[in-house]
Order: sequence, then structure tokens, then C-alpha cells
Amino acid sequence: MPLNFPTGFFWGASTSAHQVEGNLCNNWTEWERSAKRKQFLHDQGHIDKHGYENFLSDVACDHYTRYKEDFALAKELGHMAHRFSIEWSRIEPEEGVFNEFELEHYKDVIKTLRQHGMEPFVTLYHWPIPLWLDKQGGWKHKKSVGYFNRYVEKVVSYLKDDVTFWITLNEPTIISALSHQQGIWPPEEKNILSYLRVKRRLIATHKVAYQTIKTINHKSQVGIAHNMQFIEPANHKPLNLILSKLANWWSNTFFLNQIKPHQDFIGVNHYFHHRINGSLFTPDNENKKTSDLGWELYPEAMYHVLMIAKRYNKPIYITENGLADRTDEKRPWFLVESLKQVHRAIQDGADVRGYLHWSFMDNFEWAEGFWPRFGLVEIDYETLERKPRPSAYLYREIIRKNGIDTSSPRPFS
Ligand code: IFM
Repeated sequence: MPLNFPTGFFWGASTSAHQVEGNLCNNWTEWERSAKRKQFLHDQGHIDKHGYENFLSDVACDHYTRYKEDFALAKELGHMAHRFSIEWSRIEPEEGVFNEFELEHYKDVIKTLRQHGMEPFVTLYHWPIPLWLDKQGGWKHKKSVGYFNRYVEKVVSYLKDDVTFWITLNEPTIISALSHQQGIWPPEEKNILSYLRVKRRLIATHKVAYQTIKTINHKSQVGIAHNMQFIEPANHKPLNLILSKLANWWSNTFFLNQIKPHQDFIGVNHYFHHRINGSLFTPDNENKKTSDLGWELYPEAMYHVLMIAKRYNKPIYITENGLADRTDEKRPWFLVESLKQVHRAIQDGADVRGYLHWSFMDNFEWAEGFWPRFGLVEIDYETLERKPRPSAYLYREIIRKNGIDTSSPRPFS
């Protein structure tokens, strides 16, 4: 039985500037090159295992110069939409100084997408910040809301006629936690007060940016890409029920509730499932199937997060979903099974209007570097050759049919 998706459903993939463009100068590139980071990687044995280059974003996929070739390939692979991010440090390399050349670059990126019939989903902040802001304390600085708004005003005014879908912030709950609570990402802070302050500031940042974008073009559709996790109790013990509710509130609904009137759609980035059994920090997952990063592959979780998103009565776009799978043995199975769950959620009333796979191509996976391979398209980092994986062709078939053919199940190997 084929499972058909709604007419006009957006099929495509996502990337972000720092992970694919190359040749950047921002707080992440500085952190990647710092002596402290190098020492850490060395002490942990990561350099022996993966090589130091793995941890330096450097030229990345050189997407900055190859976007035309990449979009031609996306078109050939049937994509109808593409999510990418604009790099703040390119647009405003010095405080208050805007680079027209870079604005024109992104205008051409969007024009190229449109020439190929692809709808751009444009992210304004996908984690790195310009060095001048970093020196002032980044998101901890009171003025960061206004700084971001000034950048948004500049970019959106420039591109207002070319873009409908704007994503102000990518996964604000994740960047605030990993950078300021867990101390894994720059600036490596483990300070609960900083964490709460940054999270609160990102809420304000989104609200202000939302108003700015809508004022510039009221037809714009504005939201965030929110990391949504399926959190469930492992059993009926009251403690697990309470902890699950608490974690679900903090990770999934708190941020969305705070910005409720300031979003035209819910952008869902989905990767994780947590079975809570006595602890908020050590989930008790079965992990029957896992990705190359050891993350559990549990497609049913997609259904549950979409049903949470449905409560907001807004259109939903899946702005990220995917897995690290170098050999592409698991991706076909994961893709089809996840899409079955998307279909199920649509049947149950979720207004899902698009699916953007993470990622279009292999890229720089933050602290892990280049080794995790998330791409529908494989990158040979020696030659920068692009090579679609088999799952990219499977996805093309799904897009062509606007649905999944369940009569030929995909085995999981
Ligand atoms: O690579 C990231 C992306 O930048 C944000 N969402 C999760 C992806 C996989 O970890």
C-alpha cells in the first residue's frame, strides 16, 4: 500500500554555513584552533584516532564556492526545498560594519535555488557568532539581542523579496546547554546561571527578530528549528512519570511556549529518544539499533514529537532528521521508517508540510569533526568530489512518488 503525502509537500535537505561552507572566521574556528582544544583532543586520544584535521572546519565542503554545483545536484536528486544558514560573521565581520559582497553572495545562493525550483528555508543563526561579539561575552552580553536584531534587519531587508521561510535560531535549547551548562562547546562554560541567562536571552532574541522580519515583510513565515526529543517513562513508576514530564517540559515545550505568539510554524529537528528510568541524565534506552555516533535509531519517536508539535496548531516543517551512517546501510531503512511515522502523524491531524533531511551532504559535525557522515551525498575530503549515496536515489523515488511504497520493505543490515 503506498502512503501518499499531501500535495505540495516540501521535500529536501538541510545544511548550515559553518558545517559546509569553509574558510570562516568566527568563535568556532578560533576555538577549533586553540591550544587548549588541541591539548584536550590529544589527551583524549582523539587526534591519534581521527587526526587533528578532523577537528578543524577549515575548507569544509567548500560549499561557499561550489553552491551552484551542489544545487544542480540537489535538483537532479529531486529536491524541492533546501535549508541553509547565513553566516553572521561573513555579513558583519566587524561590529556595525556590513559586507555588501557577502549579502550579494547569499542573494545569489537564493537565486540559484529558485532557478532550480527549490524553496529556500533560511536560517539566520546556526551557532557560530562573530569574533567581535564573542569578545564581548556572546549571548551573555545584554546587547546581543539588539546586535542580532540589527543583523537580521540588514539581511532580511536585503533579501525580503526572495525568501518566504525564515528560521531565526537553530536549536537554541541545545546551543545554550552544550556551550554554557555541559561545557562541551565554546566557550566551554559549566555554569547554570549562564545557561539560564543565555536561554532566556535567546527567547528574547527570537521574539524581537520575529517582529522585525514581519515588519519588513508581513508575508514572511517565521519560526525556529527546535530540537525535539521523545521522552517517555520506562515503566509506570511514579518517579519515572514525573521525571519524564519534567524533561519533556524543559526540553520540548518550554521554549515553544515562551515564543508561542511569535511563530508562524514549528520547525522540528528530531534525533533523540530517551526512556527515563530513575535518572534524567542516564536514559535507559534499548539501543537495538544505533547510528555511527551511537545514537539510538528509533523511528517511532518521530510520531510522538510531531504529536507534541501538533498541540501548537501551526504548520509543521521537519527542518532536520537523519543519522550518521558512513556505509549507508542503515539510512534507507531509517528514512523509510521515519517517513512512515511522519505519515502516521499527518493521518492523526499534524499539519506537517515538509521534510528536510539532515543532511544534504557530509559535513563538519561540531565537536566530533568530519568523521560522522550524515550526508545523502558523500564528500571525499581529499578531492572534495560529491557522490550521492544509494539512499539519495531512494529519497529521489520517494519525492517523485510523493509517498512511500510499503510493499517493498527495506531491510536493516
Ligand atoms: O549537525 C547537527 C546540526 O548542526 C544541528 N542539529 C543536529 C545535527 C546533527 O548532530
